[in-house]
Amino acid sequence: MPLRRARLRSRPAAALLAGGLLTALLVPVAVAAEPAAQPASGSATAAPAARVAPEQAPDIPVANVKAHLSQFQSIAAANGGNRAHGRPGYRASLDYVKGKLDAAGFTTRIQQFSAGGGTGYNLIADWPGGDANQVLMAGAHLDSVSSGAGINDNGTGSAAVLETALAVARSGYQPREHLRFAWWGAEELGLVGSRYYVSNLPAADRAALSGYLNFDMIGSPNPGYFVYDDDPQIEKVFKDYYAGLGVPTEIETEGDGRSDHAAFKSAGVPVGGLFTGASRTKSAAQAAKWGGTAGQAFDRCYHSSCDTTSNVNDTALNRNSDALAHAVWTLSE
Ligand code: DTR
Ligand code: ZN
Ligand code: ZN
Repeated sequence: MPLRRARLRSRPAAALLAGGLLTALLVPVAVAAEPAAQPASGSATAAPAARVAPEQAPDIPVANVKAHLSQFQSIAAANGGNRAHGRPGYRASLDYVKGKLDAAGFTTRIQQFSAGGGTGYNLIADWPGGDANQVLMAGAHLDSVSSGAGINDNGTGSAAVLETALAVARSGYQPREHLRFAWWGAEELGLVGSRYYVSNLPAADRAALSGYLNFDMIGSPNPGYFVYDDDPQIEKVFKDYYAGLGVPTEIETEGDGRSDHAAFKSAGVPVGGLFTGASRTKSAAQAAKWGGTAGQAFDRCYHSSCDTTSNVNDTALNRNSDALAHAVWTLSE
């Protein structure tokens, strides 16, 4: 299903704006439509309603994203040290996210499933409005491994998706496409929650999905900037955004099939996403372009108890949160 795309090419300034090059210079303005031809009678008709330029995504305050991470850390500390599937820390994490979304006006629902002898939960949040036949989704797995709080993996993706959803509500954004956000359970058991969601989605609802954007580990302490290369048009949105920042990106090669976009891709839905790296080692060439430490893992605390709020690179989290919002706005307007 071709992902309906915003016509970024008709708004070159907006592309630069999205890249931050013109942020200080441009303010979104109403762009008047072509004036209608005057009727033969000479009586003037009312001027056509001004066509307002598509909105640009707002900045996502990284402090807000980090506040969600602090909540996830506290939840883990209060629940046996983790937020893993089947443990109280997972459901407490879900209840926190749901509470924020309910207060912001989202329509939320919890999808329950069984896995590994425990009960799992997905959280689905719909932003009212938009074309029900063109649904753009953004998601992240909310569960951690049992060895720790799972702040980079995947509190970062969960918090950035949450804060982007809250930014949609704050701005009152009403895109042409319908927006749906999701937090998956039991990803660490084998992508269980997202697979359960896709396999139980009625065919018509699956066909309505214009795309799925996945965010799993987007704040690694020794970060790389990796873009999924599954759908070329989604990939271009992310790559153009980073090009506008002057930040080089690489194609994500570690994760084909290793995160929650896999089920959507298998169902024929265009997918994309961002990743800052896990246990693979950053090369000297990568350190030269991205900074950080060559010869060291992108995330030395991957699946370890040290994956805490101290295990996050704020610059990477900030950039990826803004790139997430940019993609949601761009692909749904
Ligand atoms: N499966 C993820 C970690 C992971 C490993 N490679 C990739 C590539 C893209 C996204 C995620 C990942 C996890 O452990 O949750
Ligand atoms: Zn993991
Ligand atoms: Zn993960």
